[in-house]
Amino acid sequence: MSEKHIERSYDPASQKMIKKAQDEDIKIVWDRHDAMQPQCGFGELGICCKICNMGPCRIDPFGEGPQEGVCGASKDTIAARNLVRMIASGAAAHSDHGRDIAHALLSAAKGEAHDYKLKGTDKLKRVAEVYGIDTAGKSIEKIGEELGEKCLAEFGQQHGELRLTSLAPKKRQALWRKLGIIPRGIDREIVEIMHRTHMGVDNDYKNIINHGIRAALGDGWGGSMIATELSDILFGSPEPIRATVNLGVLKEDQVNIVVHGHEPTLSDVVVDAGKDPELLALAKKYGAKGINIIGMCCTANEILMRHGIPSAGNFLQQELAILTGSVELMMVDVQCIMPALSSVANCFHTKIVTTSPKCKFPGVEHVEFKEEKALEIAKEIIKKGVENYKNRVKKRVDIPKEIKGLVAGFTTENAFHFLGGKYRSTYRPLNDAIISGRLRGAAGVVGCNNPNIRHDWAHVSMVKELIKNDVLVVQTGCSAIACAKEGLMTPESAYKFAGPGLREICEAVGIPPVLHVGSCVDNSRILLILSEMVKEGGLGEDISDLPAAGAAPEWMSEKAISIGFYVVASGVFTVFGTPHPVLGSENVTKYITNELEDIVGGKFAFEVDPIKAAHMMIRHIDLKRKALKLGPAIHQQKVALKT
Ligand code: SF4
Ligand code: MSK
Repeated sequence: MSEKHIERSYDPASQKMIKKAQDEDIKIVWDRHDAMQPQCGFGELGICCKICNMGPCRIDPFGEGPQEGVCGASKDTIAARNLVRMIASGAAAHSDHGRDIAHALLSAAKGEAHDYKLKGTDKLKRVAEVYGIDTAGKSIEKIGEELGEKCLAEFGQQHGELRLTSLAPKKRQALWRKLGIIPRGIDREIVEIMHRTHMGVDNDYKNIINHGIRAALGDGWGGSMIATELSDILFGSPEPIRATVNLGVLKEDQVNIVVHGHEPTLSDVVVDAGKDPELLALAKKYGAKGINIIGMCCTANEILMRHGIPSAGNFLQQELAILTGSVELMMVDVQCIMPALSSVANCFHTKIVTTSPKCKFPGVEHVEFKEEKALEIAKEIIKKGVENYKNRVKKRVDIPKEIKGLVAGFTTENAFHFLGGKYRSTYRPLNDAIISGRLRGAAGVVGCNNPNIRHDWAHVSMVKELIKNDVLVVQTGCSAIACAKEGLMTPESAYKFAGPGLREICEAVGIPPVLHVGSCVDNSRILLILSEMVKEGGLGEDISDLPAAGAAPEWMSEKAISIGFYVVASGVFTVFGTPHPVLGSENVTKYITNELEDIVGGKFAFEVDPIKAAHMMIRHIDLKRKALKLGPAIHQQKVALKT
């Protein structure tokens, strides 16, 4: 591994662990990525098909070889089918997460899952109202039970509209209805993708993509939104909270237990189990000073937002945490968990424990999580970690010192109350700040890491450029963790990084210029923030009127494709770093990066340079300001005066 290889992360803590992997000849993600070069060009362009056994078929991108599959499928059909199958998988992952949360809520409400209480009672009533549940005179548990049943029913619903779509601006709902893309049932739309893309069904690329959009909307305004809203009900809505992030959160003198994956059902209980006096005594017996529960990826975001539990890092740091030699146990649930974890763990004393029947590893210990015995199972797993402390090889422990503070815990409900002061719960101050030009606009920067882009670099560069230009940024997922590690999520960072208008607002109300709104499913919070801005008035009648843009600069997951489509179909211009795998079809590329805007008000762009991408977003924001007849942002006026 060369120095260049170490430079493939922007984060100094990660660089140290990459160097350690190199020194000890332990293969990690960047080695595997190098070994995979050159990656398949047909796959990258989206023009290979293995949907039926007459194939696999490949379209020659140079136009000299075959231009259709054995069945006659064109490159447009093939690229569109591949793309929407990615939506199906991404939407399925988010929505299955949502289903599990709905199930947990139902079990808790029925008294079957004793370790959970319905903590977010205000939200319970608000969401119940959206679902048409009469709450008068009913106990919290009864309302929870009815809501849990109604949400679960929406997964298999065959007719009608998902209830949470009613939270979108009226104009947007009407557009979706007119286009026939309002989602009927969460699972139904995903299944229909699989049917339409079976050999010999839909071969009109626009028709295929339009249905993909319907399934994506069923994710954003259905499965993901259910996951977020019901998690807030079950575990309590986050409130702004101080925490720490990066590999430096691992402790040299404590048992380190890392929770990794996505679902909060187990991790939330693990936080309590980690305080168990018997387990703490056991840890002491083995010579540890305590039990250090920390998160990784989106599970980290869930418990960071609600409990201030430190985050060890984002997607590309999962192996690196083990490389510190200080992790006794990593428990994983679902999604974004590299199969390579078990081989890296084999080089250390780290125990990996899988907990979901949906995610097992060959040869890795499995302790199945059941809501009915949540605390008992959490303690059982932590105990394994504590007992493993004695196997830690002290001389192999090497924890990078890097650690940063952040404020997390912003939500649709609380994020902008701060702008109006503690007692003024309204989006008016945010809208006024945009109208007056102190804020130029708002942006959501989200998504994963990917070894084909320098780790964290694109997130950090893009977000710095946006806030420098007075664009308020909201973030989720691994992107949020990247910027937290850079120190962009503290109120003080506004002095250093924000433009004058944004800085003024951050100073006045004490918020960071970059707001952490949660995990990947919590992108639904961003949809609701945008809807609230429309509802507040003065910025148009639809999300597509807002001076706002989205981005996923280092995306890798199929979930990111689903998120991208529901955000675009909600009316937001969205820039992805590396392109979707569709460039082999000029028609599909043109449809999603151009023509979609006239249909749904949002479209995609692909731009790998994060600074250029940030300026595409800013240009879009300025165009929207102009269309709303708003003047240039104050910052721009000052710059214009100086020049
Ligand atoms: Fe080839 Fe058509 Fe079968 Fe795809 S569906 S593998 S293009 S024959
Ligand atoms: S964990 S989906 S790598 S953001 Fe949500 Fe991170 Fe992307 Fe997984």
